[in-house]
Amino acid sequence: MLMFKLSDATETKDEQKKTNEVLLREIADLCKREDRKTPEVILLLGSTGVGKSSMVNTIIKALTGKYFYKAKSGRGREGSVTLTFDWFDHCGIAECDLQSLQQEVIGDCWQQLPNIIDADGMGFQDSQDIQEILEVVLGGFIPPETSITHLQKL
Ligand SMILES: Nc1nc2c(ncn2[C@@H]2O[C@H](COP(=O)(O)OP(=O)(O)OP(=O)(O)O)[C@@H](O)[C@H]2O)c(=O)[nH]1
Ligand SMILES: [Mg+2]
Repeated sequence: MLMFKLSDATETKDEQKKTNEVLLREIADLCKREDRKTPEVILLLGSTGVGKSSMVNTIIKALTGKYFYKAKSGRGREGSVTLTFDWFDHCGIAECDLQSLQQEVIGDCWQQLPNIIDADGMGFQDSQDIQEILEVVLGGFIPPETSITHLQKL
């Protein structure tokens, strides 16, 4: 698993910047691997308020170099009964979001970044909806090359 370093008390800001640049370059290399045919789909599931949407915004910040409020975080809707999915193609990034360093490093491969699905309103983990979603995802019933657009139409 590849992760961005968010903070480390022993590192200076410059060192953190350097570490994140190295990780960004590793991500670019992974995006460009010849044996990787289609971008992965990452489904974020979890209880209300655990930080799923915040994580999407953090990923976008780490990949673009700038904070955008794209995933609606901070709602923490206890008892929500409507399950919706927010789709973030290419980790929610558009080319114009990329700052100069990020443009240089992932400007030619950002479209190969994984797609993220943020499940919203999970105040009812034991519902039939969640069970069905887990069954198709964990059971492998969604073939690897299924497009997000196709899934959205289901
Ligand atoms: N301290 C702390 N707060 C966090 C963290 N992640 C999220 N939060 C806060 O927790 C609250 C809820 O976060 P969300 O990202 O909206 O949680 P969610 O899992 O998307 O919630 P739902 O969309 O309701 O399912 C927000 O006010 C965030 O600022 C974290 O890592 N640490
Ligand atoms: Mg959310």
